[in-house]
Amino acid sequence: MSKLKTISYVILPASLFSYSYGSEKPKTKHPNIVYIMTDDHSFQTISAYGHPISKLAPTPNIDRLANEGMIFQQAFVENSISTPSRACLMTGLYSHQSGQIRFGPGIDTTKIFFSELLQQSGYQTAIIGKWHLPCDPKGFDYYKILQGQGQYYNSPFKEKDTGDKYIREEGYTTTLITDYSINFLNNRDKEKPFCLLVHHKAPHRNWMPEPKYLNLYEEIDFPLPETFYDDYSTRCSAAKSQDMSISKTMTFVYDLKVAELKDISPYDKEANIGDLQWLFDRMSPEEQEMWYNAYHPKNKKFIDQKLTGDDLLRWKYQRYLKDYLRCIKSVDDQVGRLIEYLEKEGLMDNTIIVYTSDQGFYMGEHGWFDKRFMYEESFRTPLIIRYPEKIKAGTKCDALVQNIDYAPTILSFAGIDKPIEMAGTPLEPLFGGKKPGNWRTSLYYHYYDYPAVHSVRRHDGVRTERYKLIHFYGEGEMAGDEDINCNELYDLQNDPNELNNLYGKEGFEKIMSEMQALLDKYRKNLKVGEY
Ligand code: SGN
Ligand code: CA
Repeated sequence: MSKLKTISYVILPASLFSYSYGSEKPKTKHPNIVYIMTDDHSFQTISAYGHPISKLAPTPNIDRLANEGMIFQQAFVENSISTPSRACLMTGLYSHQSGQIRFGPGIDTTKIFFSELLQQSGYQTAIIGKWHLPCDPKGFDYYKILQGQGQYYNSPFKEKDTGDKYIREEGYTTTLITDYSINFLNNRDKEKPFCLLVHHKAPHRNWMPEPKYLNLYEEIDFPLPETFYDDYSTRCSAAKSQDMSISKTMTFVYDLKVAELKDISPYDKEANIGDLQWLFDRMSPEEQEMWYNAYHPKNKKFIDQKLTGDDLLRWKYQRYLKDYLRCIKSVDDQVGRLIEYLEKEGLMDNTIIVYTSDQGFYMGEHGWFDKRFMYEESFRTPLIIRYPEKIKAGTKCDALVQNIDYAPTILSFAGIDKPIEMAGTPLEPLFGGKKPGNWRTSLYYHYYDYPAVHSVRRHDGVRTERYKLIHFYGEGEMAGDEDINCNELYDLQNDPNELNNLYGKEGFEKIMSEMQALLDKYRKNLKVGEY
C-alpha cells in the first residue's frame, strides 16, 4: 500500500480538510512546535527535578521551560534505548508494533510518522541532529542529521538534498545543532506554522565536553547515590550479570579520558582501557591542545595518587559525572540560545516548546551508567512542556505518561486527530493541571536488545502508580549468562530504590497476582509475541 493510501485510509478526510492551510482562514492560529530531545539525559541532572546532583550543576534554561510550563514527574519510555525510542516518538506505537524492537533494521516504514500528517496539514517540518532510525526521515521539508550516534567534535551531517553523503562540519555538535536549527527558522516560510525537532547527541557516551567547559565543576565533590554499592541481593541474575558498571565496564581512556594510561596503565590487569585516539584525531590542533592542557594535569595527579579499591571507584564516579554534567552545561546553554532567538523573533507566545530525552540514564545508581533496565532511572525520562496558551506556568503533573504519547500529542497541538492505529494518548487532557478520572493507571514496558553491548537481559513488565512487576526471560546467549525466567516485584512507595524484590514473598500474594493479571492483559491486548 502506498504511503498516501495508508494515510488517507486511516485519517478521515474531514479532519485533514478542516485544518488545512489554503486560502480559507484556519479556525485557530496554529501553534509552532519546537521539540528538543537529548540523548541519554537523566532527570537527575535537570535542576527543575530537584535531585541533589543537579543542585550542584544547575540547568537554568531548561528549568525556565519548567517554570513557565508543565513538568512531568512520571514520564516513562516504552523501551529504554535509542532507536526503538525514536520509533516510538515518530509512530506513537509500541516497539513490537513499529517493528523497531532493537538497534539496527526493524522499523516498518509503511507506518505513519506524525511528521507526515503535520506536513500534509500545512506545517513546515524539520529535524536536526540525531535521527538514529534505519530509514531516511520521512515527512520532513528539511533535515540535517548525524551519522548513527554522531560525534561530539567536527561531526559529519547529511542534508535532505545531499543524498546519502555525510559531510564533516567544523565545531562542537551541541552548538552546531542549534546553529542549524536557527538557520532553519531564519529561512522558513513565515506564512506557515513550523514543527522543528532539535535532537542533540549530548550527553551520550563518551561524554566529551565543549572546550570551554573542560574544567567546569572540577572542585565539586558530587554525592554518591544511595544505591551506589548495591549488591543485587534479592534480585534476578540480570542485575548482576549486566556489563554496565562503573567499576568493571567503564574504561579509563575512552570513557574517563585518561589518555596517559594507554601505554602505562597500572590498572590494565583488571580494567578495560578503551581507545580515545580516533576521537582526538577528529579534533583540530587547537582543540587537541586545549584537551591536553585541561586533562593532562588532572590525569597526572590521578595517576600519581595510585588509587585502588573503593578510592579508585569513587574517583571514576567523579570523573564520569563531571564530564557528563559538562556536556549538559552546553545543552542548557544552547537551549537558552534557542529560547533567546524565539523571544527576539516574537515567537514565544505561539510556540510550544517540549524538552525530553530518548530515555533516562544511571548516574551511578546501582553502580551503573547506561540505561536499558525497567528500573526507574532508565525507565523514567525528563519531560517538560511549555505551552502558554493552555498550560499555567509552574504546573506539575503526576500522571503516568509514556513516549508513545508524544506523536498523538504533537498532532493534537496542530489540531489533528491521531490515526486510530497509534497506541499512545494525547497529553492535552492533562494540561489544565488536573488528572482526568479516566486517565491510565498503568504502563507496559519491553526491552529486547540482547545479546548486545552491556548484556542486559530481555524483560517486559508493568508499572502502576505504586507497584512494578518485571519479568526477565530468554536463553543465556552471552558468556557466563544462564537461561532466565525470573520475576521481580517492587513496592515503589516503600522501596523507591527498588532494592527489595517482593516476588514470591509471603504476604504479597494478592498484589503479585493482580500485577501478573495486568501484565498478561497487556501482552494479550497488545498481541505481544514471543521474542
Ligand atoms: C553505543 C555505546 C553504548 C550505548 C549504545 C546505545 N557504546 O553502543 O554504551 O549503550 O551506544 O546508546 S560506545 O562505545 O559507542 O559509546 S543509545 O543511546 O543509542 O541507545
Ligand atoms: Ca539514548
